[in-house]
Amino acid sequence: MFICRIVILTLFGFASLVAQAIPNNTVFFCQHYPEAPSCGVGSVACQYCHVIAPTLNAYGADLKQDLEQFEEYDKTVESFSRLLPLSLPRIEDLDSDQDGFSNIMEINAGSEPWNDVSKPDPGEDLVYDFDFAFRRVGTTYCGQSPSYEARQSFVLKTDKKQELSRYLAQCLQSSYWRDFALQRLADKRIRPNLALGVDGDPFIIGDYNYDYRLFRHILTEGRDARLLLLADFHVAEDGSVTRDIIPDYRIPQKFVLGNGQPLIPTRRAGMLTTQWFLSSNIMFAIMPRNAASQAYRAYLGIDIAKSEGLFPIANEPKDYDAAGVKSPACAFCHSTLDPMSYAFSTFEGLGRRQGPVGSYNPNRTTWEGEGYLFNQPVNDLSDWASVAAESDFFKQNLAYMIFEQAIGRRPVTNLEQKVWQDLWQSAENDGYSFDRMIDRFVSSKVFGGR
Ligand code: HEC
Ligand code: HEC
Ligand SMILES: [Ca+2]
Ligand SMILES: [Ca+2]
Repeated sequence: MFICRIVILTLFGFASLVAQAIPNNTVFFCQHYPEAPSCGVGSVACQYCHVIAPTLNAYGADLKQDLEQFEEYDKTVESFSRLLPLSLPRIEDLDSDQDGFSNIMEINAGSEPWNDVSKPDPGEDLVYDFDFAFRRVGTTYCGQSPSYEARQSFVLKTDKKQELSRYLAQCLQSSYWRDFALQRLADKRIRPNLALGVDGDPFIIGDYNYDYRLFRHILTEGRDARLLLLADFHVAEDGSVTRDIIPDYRIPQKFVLGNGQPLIPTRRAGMLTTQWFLSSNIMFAIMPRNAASQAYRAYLGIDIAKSEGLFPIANEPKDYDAAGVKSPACAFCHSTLDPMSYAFSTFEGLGRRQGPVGSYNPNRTTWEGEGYLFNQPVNDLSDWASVAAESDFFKQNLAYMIFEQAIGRRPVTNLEQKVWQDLWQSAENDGYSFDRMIDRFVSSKVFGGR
């Protein structure tokens, strides 16, 4: 019963969104301003023009007022598509939020033209302050400020950059970082649910402690973060790495659907194929759209529900499960999402199945090999994971994780955008090591500038 409720809520959520929405505006805006920092993923959020849709913010209100000067404006997708390119330039010189910066200055700088607290930042005028950075490393990565003595001794060091790196390395070994900060980063990717996890009652659909251990293992000790999508191993409770199949085990009085790691190693794709990821995201779906969309959101940093990262494929969606996604309003997203989902369709969810939850069953569907990711054909999930792990999106997401953990949000200002860009573009040089990337970030003016 509880699971049906989740499914119905999800369906209901989307139906209501789609019935009224004009999600296309998020993309039209970026087609007009492809270089705008806020258009990094090819679309902006609804919040660019709305407080909560359909209520408009100050910028959206100015846009609406301009659109209404056209007689043919009728709020259809077609009229937005035709009229936005005419209206957008005409409100560029307005200062919708009255913060002293025109809309176009804010669009170009990546600040928010609807929010008078967000302004183009002074950027290069900042000066890197080692003492400030030293304290910030403490609070951000050790969970506490360095002691007075430690600060005094830091001030006397000649090579402050090296000393700062040394302190950071120490913090990245701390239990604060490993047992708390990294767990919080993992939460929204793993999406734990106590009621269904290893201590679930009465149903147990997966043990996400495996997920947390794997996540932490890969993002520490300088390991290659691409293992998030490529690992063919699990991390046992004692911290040891194993490629073994870990069978589910019975627990008296409980309905154990899964609490091991039954998938064969050759089909493993890191965080995407743990039993918990597969069971909690596939549930009873024959077409595992949620699994594909969560993989995209969690490890590539792009959210199709927000119209991000759309790479539509011709003649898709095929709509193999007759969900009604072929209509244009649905195909807008599902021509990307469904082909992304095919590779997940040969993994057992909770419904009728031939093997354990999360195991591989090549006969579950016949369309496994018809999938695409980023316009590239992918034969199976291993293929999917390799394409994903080598993508710029994957690097960008690592940089987002570091940024969000330290700053509390994604980069907005010009300087932040630049630092974020440098960070992800250096991922390969840094061997995809989360630790090394953090060290690079700490030496930036976003972290240590004042
Ligand atoms: C580039 C600006 C912009 C973005 C981004 C944007 N909208 Fe809008 N939206 C508008 C404008 C302008 C209107 C027109 C309001 C009017 O004329 O009453 C509008 C109208 C709407 C309406 C009301 C339609 C109606 O018939 O009254 C809804 C619902 C809506 N948007 C949803 C969304 C959603 C959901 C998103 C994100 C997926 C989004 N919008 C993104 C600018 C935008
Ligand atoms: C803005 C993009 C977007 C649009 C438009 C959209 N969807 Fe979806 N849909 C998604 C995403 C993303 C998911 C996966 C769930 C998630 O990640 O939130 C999804 C999931 C689904 C699912 C699977 C739900 C489940 O729990 O298994 C169905 C069915 C579905 N959509 C039907 C539709 C239909 C029908 C329409 C048109 C009326 C539509 N969608 C329009 C993005 C969209
Ligand atoms: Ca302004
Ligand atoms: Ca502003």
